[in-house]
Amino acid sequence: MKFLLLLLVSGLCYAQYNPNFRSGRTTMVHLFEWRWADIAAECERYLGPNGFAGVQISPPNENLIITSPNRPWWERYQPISYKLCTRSGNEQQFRDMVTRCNNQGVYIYVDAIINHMCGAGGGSGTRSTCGSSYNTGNRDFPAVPYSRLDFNDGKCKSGSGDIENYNDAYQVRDCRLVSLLDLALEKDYVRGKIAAYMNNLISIGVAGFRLDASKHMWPGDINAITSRLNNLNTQWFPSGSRPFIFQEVIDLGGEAIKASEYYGNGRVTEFKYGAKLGNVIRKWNGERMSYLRNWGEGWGFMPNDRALVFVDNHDNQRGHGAGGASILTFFDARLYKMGIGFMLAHPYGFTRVMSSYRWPRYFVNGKDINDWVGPPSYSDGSTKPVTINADSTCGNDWVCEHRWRQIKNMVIFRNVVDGQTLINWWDNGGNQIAFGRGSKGFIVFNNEDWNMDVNLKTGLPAGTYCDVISGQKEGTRCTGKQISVGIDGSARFQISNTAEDPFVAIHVNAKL
Ligand code: AAO
Repeated sequence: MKFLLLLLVSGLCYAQYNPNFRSGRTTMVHLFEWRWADIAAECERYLGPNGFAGVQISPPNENLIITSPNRPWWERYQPISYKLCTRSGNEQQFRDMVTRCNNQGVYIYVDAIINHMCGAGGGSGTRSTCGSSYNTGNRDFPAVPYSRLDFNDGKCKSGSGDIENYNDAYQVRDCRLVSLLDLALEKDYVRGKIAAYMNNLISIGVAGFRLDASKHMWPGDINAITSRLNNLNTQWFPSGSRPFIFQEVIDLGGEAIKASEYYGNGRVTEFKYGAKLGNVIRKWNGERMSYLRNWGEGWGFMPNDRALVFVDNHDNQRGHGAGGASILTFFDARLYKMGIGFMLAHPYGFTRVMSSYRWPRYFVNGKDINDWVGPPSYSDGSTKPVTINADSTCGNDWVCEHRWRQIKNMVIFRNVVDGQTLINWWDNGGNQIAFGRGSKGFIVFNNEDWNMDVNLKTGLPAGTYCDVISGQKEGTRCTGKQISVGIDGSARFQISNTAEDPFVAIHVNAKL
């Protein structure tokens, strides 16, 4: 009876928590602002061979060009139409990327901007990435088409028409987020246009969507749209596969809108994860790594099977969105690698790693005045390609955190230990911790200001293992530290507090 009820309920609503990853793969990477041609090449030359599961891409639909040639990255969050041309490439390049990545088993997740169109002050003209016309004063987007009838102007009850109070759920959902023209998602016509856009992407072969600004949409409106989505393209996915949905909802607590309201639609971004982990690794507010013993739901996070987790994202790495100063980024490389290492070793949530570009961060009164700076670009404003150096790092100011040996090897670690429970937790009561994942992998951190020398039970089969942080297994040799696990499964770990990376990770695929 209970089961029948469940079937009935789930038949009415559509939700997809499973990312459709190829089996044995676990982690997606956000290739922020990358060109489609570079992503296609990266899938073939790096992501596929190294076991990455998917790529979150920047919004592929036409957007307003705010200023040129100094184009802010955030122009892409101001849609003009659902045509597929942006600074990342045109429709043909988009299709080529999806095909080539899918053929590598690396699936594409689209950042879908469906809450709004461009800012109210956008003006009129054709200064858009495919040259479509718009008139924000008249709420006119003829390339969709949307008109005055398709926006929430009448519904919003704030004085300015913008969101003024995050404690008022109606304002947050019916008014304009930072003046972005708010679509009337309760309208069948609007839902139809959005579903058609997303279904076009599904037919091209994408595997799912990040729903931008989900907090600013009513959960029921989101469900009405996702329920209209087609199954995934059977050229790459089993028939009946549904698009993966993860919703961007910032819920650090203390506001009218809760992340839990969105669980019925799919996964939700867990913003507490990076904010709290940053405090722990930085040892701020009296936090210690030993407190991570009950990391996950024990820390007040959302249920494991609803969470999409990350250390930083494209907003909070530059002070947008939420999280604050504790957020770890590539700017704090040593701490960042520890944070990512911990995230990828720990079983909680679906993991996403960030891949960024460098910008001239410059703080004035605590705010980075260069937080707008767009991707590496030429003087005409076009995005520079991602070049690859001889040592496999990236050129042209692309950071490529996902190519850092420690991070890439931890993505592989997560694949190897997938499905294994967390066991053999150990800590010193302070900032030295260790834990295993079944009999497949073990990780040890020394975030104290002194050396570590301990014998720990790893749960791994006896043998000599190659530490995948200080090096990696190449053929039959190990380029890093070697750890020998005895017949009783225990091993000695010596980690200097001044090591380049004060942590060690071993797994059964890096056994010598
Ligand atoms: C740009 C200009 C604006 C201009 C606008 C229109 O910067 O001045 O008015 O164009 O012309 C991105 C950029 C924006 C940019 C926009 C459009 O970040 O700067 O605006 O493109 O080009 C909220 C939303 C969340 C959103 C986040 C940035 O809830 O959805 O703001 N993220 C997504 C994207 C993001 C994008 C958009 C949405 C828009 O990832 O890249 O914007 O498509 C509180 C609330 C949060 C709220 C933040 C920031 O957070 O809880 O929901 O996020 O405020 O307003 C503590 C609190 C924490 C609080 C935080 C900040 O940490 O605990 O809850 O402080 O106050």
